[in-house]
Amino acid sequence: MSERKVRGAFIVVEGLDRSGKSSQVTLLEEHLKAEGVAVRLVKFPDRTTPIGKLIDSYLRSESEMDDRSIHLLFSANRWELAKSIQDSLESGTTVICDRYAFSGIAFSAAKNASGMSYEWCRGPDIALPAPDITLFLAVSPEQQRARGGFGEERYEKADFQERVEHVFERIGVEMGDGSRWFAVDADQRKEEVAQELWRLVQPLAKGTDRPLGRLWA
Ligand code: NYM
Ligand code: MG
Repeated sequence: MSERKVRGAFIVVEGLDRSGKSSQVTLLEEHLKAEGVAVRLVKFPDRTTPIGKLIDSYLRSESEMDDRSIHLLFSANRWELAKSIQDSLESGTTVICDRYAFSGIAFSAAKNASGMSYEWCRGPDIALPAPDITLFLAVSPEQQRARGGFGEERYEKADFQERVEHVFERIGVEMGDGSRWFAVDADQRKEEVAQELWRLVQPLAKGTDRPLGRLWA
């Protein structure tokens, strides 16, 4: 019997703005490191690359862009890192991704712009490396408000976030049972959310011998 090689786990954390995602990603990273796991943190959009700089300027409303163009740039920003994510995983490093293709679909499809159906929005991200687990932080509009409301960036409006939430729900359902998509109640206290995330991640902490999948391919 041939032994399959263990690789790092690919963990994606998704959520609306003000869902506590950034804090949870940091806590998860610290927890994994404390367990002696090699971890790499990736954040999308990665605003440091040339494509990321265009995205950053759009999000700050310093530039305008066609809805399709910006959608494709968000996806291109993932593709430019796809190979290096795969390399990290294969070298045994666990990758935690703060937002991924699911944000790409949810925020763009929520615009309800003509010619930008859910399927169209999903297209450019087909065949990206698939996460081994996706943790969706579900926050209520009340909690978003209680956490001091939104910042200045594009998309940070209550009614828009509600539409984004609906697309995320659809993605979770359509990903199916084998996708390891978990919605976690992000209205709970920070420590409780962290505990729940850890329970879900722990089985993957030492890596996995599952071949790396491809999104929707
Ligand atoms: N966003 C993020 C998209 O619209 N499409 C994408 O593909 C990704 C990855 O960017 N409001 C949006 C969601 C957020 C914004 O992300 C910036 P963050 O995590 O708030 O910095
Ligand atoms: Mg944000």
